[in-house]
Amino acid sequence: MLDLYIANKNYSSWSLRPWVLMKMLGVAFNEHLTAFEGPDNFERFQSFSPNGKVPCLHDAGLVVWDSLAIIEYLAERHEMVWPQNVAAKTYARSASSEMHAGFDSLRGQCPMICSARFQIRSGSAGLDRDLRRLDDLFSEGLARFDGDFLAGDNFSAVDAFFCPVAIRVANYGLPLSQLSLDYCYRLLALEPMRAWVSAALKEPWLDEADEASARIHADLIEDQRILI
Ligand SMILES: N[C@@H](CCC(=O)N[C@@H](CS)C(=O)NCC(=O)O)C(=O)O
Repeated sequence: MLDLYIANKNYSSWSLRPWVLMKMLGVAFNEHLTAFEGPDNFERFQSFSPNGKVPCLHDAGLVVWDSLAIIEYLAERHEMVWPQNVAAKTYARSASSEMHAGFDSLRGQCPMICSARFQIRSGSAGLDRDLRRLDDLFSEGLARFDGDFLAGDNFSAVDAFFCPVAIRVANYGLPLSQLSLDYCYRLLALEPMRAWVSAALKEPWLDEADEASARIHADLIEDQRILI
């Protein structure tokens, strides 16, 4: 059985990627959630993840860290992780790598916070550029492979890479073309995405750093946290 180590569903965008992919593909795994707790995350996370970060996957004595490495590990065992068609697979791998290594302004200025809705107060040239690039990337995949998902009719790793973006688009009201918005809302409607967000809203932890980063460029308009 696979063991996936993740952090808070409310904040951990990197954790969401392999988690949603495995749920969508029906790959069974045990989930281990360790909450962010301020400055000592590194030491605590290092007890299960060599780089002190999440996500991390354990499989029968093997340890795989970093979301992209986890997805490639899964791809060697499950044929639906990447599309079969070579052109779709090439696009999917390139777009996933671009997300993994880029979109710095979008990730930095709009941290994923499932429980909060914001209004952007002050954009930036970097954020505008990231949003234009996102629109181009989504339009290309949806047009070329003519499906509900970026690389065709099936949900694949490239969609998993953009699931946290869909949460940001909805929660910060980010301006994208209607085609891209419809795609983001299709992702948000998937059952595993609803389950992730619903669990996130019930989490008791507050991550001060992400909350503060979000407020540099945006005003909070709604806190949807369910305090129980
Ligand atoms: N490139 C890594 C990024 C992993 C990463 O930065 N994870 C964050 C959580 S979303 C983390 O563990 N941060 C540790 C901390 O905040 O102390 C990946 O793709 O997995």
